[in-house]
Parts: sequence; structure tokens; C-alpha cells
Amino acid sequence: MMKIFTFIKSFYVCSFLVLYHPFVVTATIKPLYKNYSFPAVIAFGDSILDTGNNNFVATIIKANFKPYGRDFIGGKPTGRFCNGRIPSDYFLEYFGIKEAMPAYLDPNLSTEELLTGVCFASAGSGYDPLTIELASAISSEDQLDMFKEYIGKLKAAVGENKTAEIIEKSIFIISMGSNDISETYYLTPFRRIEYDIEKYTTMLITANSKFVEDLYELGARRFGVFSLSPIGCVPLQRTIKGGIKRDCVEKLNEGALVFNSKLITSLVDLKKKLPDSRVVYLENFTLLHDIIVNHTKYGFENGDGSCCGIANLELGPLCSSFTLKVCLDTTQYVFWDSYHPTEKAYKILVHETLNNKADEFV
Ligand SMILES: *[C@@H]1O[C@H](CO)[C@@H](O)[C@H](O)[C@H]1NC(C)=O
Ligand SMILES: *[C@@H]1O[C@H](CO)[C@@H](O)[C@H](O)[C@H]1NC(C)=O
Ligand SMILES: *[C@@H]1O[C@H](CO)[C@@H](O)[C@H](O)[C@H]1NC(C)=O
Ligand SMILES: *[C@@H]1O[C@H](CO)[C@@H](O)[C@H](O)[C@H]1NC(C)=O
Ligand SMILES: CC(=O)N[C@H]1CO[C@H](CO)[C@@H](O)[C@@H]1O
Repeated sequence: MMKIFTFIKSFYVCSFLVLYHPFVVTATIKPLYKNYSFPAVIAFGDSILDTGNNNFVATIIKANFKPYGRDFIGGKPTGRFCNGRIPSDYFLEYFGIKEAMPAYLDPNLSTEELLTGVCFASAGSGYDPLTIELASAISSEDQLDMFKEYIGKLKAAVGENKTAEIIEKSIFIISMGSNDISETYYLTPFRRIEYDIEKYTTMLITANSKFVEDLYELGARRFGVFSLSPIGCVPLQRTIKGGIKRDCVEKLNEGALVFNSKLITSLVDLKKKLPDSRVVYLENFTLLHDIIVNHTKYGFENGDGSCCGIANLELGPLCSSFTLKVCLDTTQYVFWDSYHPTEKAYKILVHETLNNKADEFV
């Protein structure tokens, strides 16, 4: 019985993929992680996780044109800020669910896609309302509203009880805060008038806790929250603030570390406060810092430049078919554009992190 069901399910998924997404024909359906089955992974946050929602939003922060997606399945630009797949996709793959996470705003989503995980993240987003205003991205509140609408769709498809079960057993990943700190706080003057970095990060962490609690109220139980990465070491910041040697901008990295230490504490508190929850801190600062600085150890030739562009400033519309140079071999670069890692770097990060942390979601 189980076998037949699995077969029918695989057949259904594969035919769907063949018909509508011819670039994902090799999707492997392997529903068990050890002895546990996570039905779906669902993502909220910013460009680290956005798989294409911004394609449907009036913002200039988009990546649905070449050379973005050059190494993605089918070589297709999808709106991912990367040459290929991003952490949302690698989470799903790690747990054997599917190869790629569709954006919730994609109008062509099948029921099967909804049931196995979609993305609500929006590039440029953050917890600070000013970040949303500056980027015209989808706010955390709006991402939550989209999620409520999604729950309605699941109920219509599989009923109340099955929906509750899916929400309870699935993994919710959240990545927010980078844009608040590196853009809104350090690049514009507005917030620094009222807040020092201590107060500002406290505000962000409070917003993160509220976001997790709101998801919990809606039935979610398994949360993974990303730490901030070494935001001072991205090619863009090195170029504009790193001086003649393009050093990492320590002030930004320190801001990220303040955020991370508060995040660790707040996640421990949340875990205690929310019965039956798993709240997992997904660290990547240390590892990404090591990958950037000691890049040769990981098989990269270039740790501080961006593959797309010549000025190490190219991002979004500046990394397009008009860009003067795009590197030939992306696997030699830690960074794809002036802000975002390549898929090779992302894959190392997700695998290392989940090798340490995946059991905590069970
Ligand atoms: C899965 O469950 C079986 C039977 O209970 C057990 O023998 C096995 O060790 C479990 N495997 C893992 C990876 O937990
Ligand atoms: C949705 O599918 C239709 C028909 O295949 C296609 O024309 C359209 O471009 C698709 N829309 C998106 C956003 O992928
Ligand atoms: C849904 O769950 C409730 C409570 O466990 C149960 O009473 C009800 O029969 C279930 N409904 C369906 C359609 O399975
Ligand atoms: C780079 O590698 C050296 C030697 O293993 C190590 O001491 C240092 O901490 C690493 N740098 C980073 C930023 O991780
Ligand atoms: C929590 C976690 O997974 N931390 C890891 C981050 O990366 C460093 C460097 O590889 C590991 O040592 C940590 O265990």
C-alpha cells in the first residue's frame, strides 16, 4: 500500500515537473530523514532565501535576468540572487524532499508544490519598517499574511487535520536582519540618530521573537533561524568601506556578532516558552568567515571579489546582460555578485550547518 502510494506520488510529482518545469526532471523523492519525515520546508526572510517572490513585486531588487541563474537547473534566471541554487533549495534537498523551492507568488504552483514547501522570503526585506520602505520589499507582516493565505489553500486541498499535521511537522527557516544592519543602520543616517547598535539589534531580535511566536500560534513547531553572516566581508562593503586594501569592514562584522549573540539567547528563551517547539540556531558566521578568509582550503581561488562584474559593486540590475565581465568558472568564487555567495559556497554552508544541526529538528 505504502509502496503504491509512494509510486503514485512520485509519478504525479515527476509528470508535473516534466510538464511544467522541464528543468527539474531528476527530482528525487526520499521522504525520510533518518526515521523522521519532514513534509515540507517553508522559508521567510530576505535574499538569502528568496527564490523569486520579488519577480512579482514593484521593486528594483530583482534577479530574474541573466546572468543570474546561469548554473541553475536549466540555466534559468528565477529571481534567486545566485548563479544557482540557494539555501532554501539546499534545505529541501538535504531532507530529501525536492530539489528546488518555488516562490509562493509564482502563479503556476501546483498542489504538490504547496504541500512540500514554498518560499515567502523577499530580497531586501528586514524587520525594520524603514528597511521595507527603502527596498520596497515584502515585510515580515506581509509574509505572515501570505502564509495565512497559504494555510487556507492547504486546507482546501487536503483538509484541516492534514494541514495542521503538515504545519506541525515541517521546518520553518527564517533569515532576516542583514539588510537592517548593513543597509538601514550603517548605510543611511536615519536610525543611528535614535539608536546605538545595542538598542537597534535588541529591536530586531524582539521582532524576530514575535515573528517566531506568530508562526507558533499558526501551528508551526520547528524553527531554524539563521545567524547573520560576516556582512562586512562581502565584496560591496569591502569596496566602499574597506579602504585601499579592501579589508573586511570590522564595524559591520561586529554589528552582526552583537545580533548573533542576542539571537542565541532569545532562541533559548523561545524554546522554553513555546511548548513542544524545536528552535534551532543556524550558525554560519564562523564558517562563512573561514570560507572567505581561508578560501583556498575550500577550493576557491577568489574569496573577496564578485564573479559578476568588474567593480565588485554589481548587484541586481547592475549584474545583468550589460555587465562588462562575468567570470568563466563560478566554482572558483566565494561570491557570485557583490553581496551574495555562489551556489558552491551556499552548498558547503548548508551542508556543514545541517550536519551539525539537522537532528535538532526531529
Ligand atoms: C530507525 O528505526 C529503526 C527501528 O526502530 C532503528 O533500528 C534504527 O536505528 C532507526 N534509525 C535511525 C537512523 O534512527
Ligand atoms: C505560467 O504558466 C504559463 C503557461 O505555461 C506561462 O505562459 C507563464 O509564463 C507562467 N508564469 C510564470 C510566472 O512562470
Ligand atoms: C480531525 O481531528 C479531530 C480531532 O482529533 C477529529 O475529531 C476529527 O474526526 C478529524 N477529522 C477528520 C476529517 O479526520
Ligand atoms: C583561517 O585559518 C587559520 C588557520 O587555520 C585560522 O587560525 C583562522 O581562524 C581562519 N580564519 C577565519 C576567519 O576563520
Ligand atoms: C552551530 C554550527 O553549526 N556551527 C558551526 C559553524 O561553522 C563552524 C566552522 O565550520 C563549525 O565549527 C561550527 O560548529
